[in-house]
Amino acid sequence: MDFELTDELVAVRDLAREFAEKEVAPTAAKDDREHAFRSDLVKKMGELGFYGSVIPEKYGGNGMGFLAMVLITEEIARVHSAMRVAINMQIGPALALLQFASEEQKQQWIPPLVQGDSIGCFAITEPDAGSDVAAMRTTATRDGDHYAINGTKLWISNGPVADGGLLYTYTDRSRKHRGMTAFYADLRLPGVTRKPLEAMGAHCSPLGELTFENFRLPVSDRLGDEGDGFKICMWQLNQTRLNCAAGALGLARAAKEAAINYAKERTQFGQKIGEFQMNQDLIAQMVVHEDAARLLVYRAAWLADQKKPNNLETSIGKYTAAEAAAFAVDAAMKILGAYGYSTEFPVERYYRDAKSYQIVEGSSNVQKMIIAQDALGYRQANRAAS
Ligand code: GRA
Repeated sequence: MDFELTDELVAVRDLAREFAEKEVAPTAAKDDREHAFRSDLVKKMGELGFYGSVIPEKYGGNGMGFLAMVLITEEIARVHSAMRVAINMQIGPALALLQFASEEQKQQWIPPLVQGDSIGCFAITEPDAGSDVAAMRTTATRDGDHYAINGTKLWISNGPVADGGLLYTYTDRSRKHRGMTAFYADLRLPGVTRKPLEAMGAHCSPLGELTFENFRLPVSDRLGDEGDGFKICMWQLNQTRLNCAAGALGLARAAKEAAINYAKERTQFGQKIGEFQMNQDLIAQMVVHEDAARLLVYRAAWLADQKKPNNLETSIGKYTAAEAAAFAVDAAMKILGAYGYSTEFPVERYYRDAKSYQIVEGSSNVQKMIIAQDALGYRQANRAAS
């Protein structure tokens, strides 16, 4: 067992840290206030190869691997968690295409996602289908060499700005989840209405509702065969969950750093507040939860790099990191008091952004369900990729 990062991984992490501190951090508060989608930063991250870490050179990537992706994501999320979502929206679709698309589809769609030239997204969730993916209602009806797509997708990250994305539908509802079909959709085509939505946090990650009315896609935009949609979706979620886990880890670290810095500076009752044991309790717990999450998230990424099954380990990592982030922002808020609650300082942004990690990409309860059902032998978490 080796806990050392290679020199190459350290260099990637340092590059991401420098970019995050120099280019993302200075405007993070302003961008959050203005709900700005920083397409310039999204493009720059593409130029730096941040989306290409898990994509082979053949499709414009650098093939550094999942651990590299996790390190990059953690650094970006540490300074601005909402910018982490942008990474997932490029990498998630690119990975699903890499796994399930035809050679022609890969060449058409992966390089622009990796370079940040085409803004991506994935459209799974619907008004009545959140944790229960198979409850979705969007349909794709074959009409000659096209499909007509009808339905509504809700809470779609990048929904208002995406050029294209993974779109999950039913081609045959009678077959339940085996009747689901996935597409890579050009969202600039007619038949899509976009409605921006507001949320508590992650303000620089545009959120939206997408309504499809006779949205026509050529058969050549289908991924795999009819009926492969659920399998593709579960596979994709396992990859994008790892990105969320890395994001939560970065945010937990940011909150811990803010709390420690403040506890060392602030004097009350004649001593630094870091000297009070009740604050030490919070800081110790922040350190422990973050450290545990880091080991678990890195393990899941390492397994992915070894091409070993990792769904269970990804769920364990995502659950632990999301809970570590939620604990850390709450503890930081207690330590900073009014300076945490104030919108003049970043901890309240961390607090708002952290909540999403217990909800997205499988809520904490979904992760616990996956973990417990595997332990009980009811449902195996680690399944074949295709
Ligand atoms: O036996 P079979 O042929 O019918 O296949 C079953 C199973 O083998 C079938 O699916 C297969 N399967 C898988 N295949 C490969 C299940 N899991 C996997 C897998 N991991 N890999 C049906 O299986 P099932 O277990 O009966 O399915 P289920 O009970 O309907 O669902 C399971 C579960 C609850 C875990 C699933 O629906 C789930 O993960 N739900 C959570 C949904 C989610 O994560 N949504 C995220 C929305 S997107 C988002 O949050 C964007 C955030 C962006 C950001 O912040 O970055």
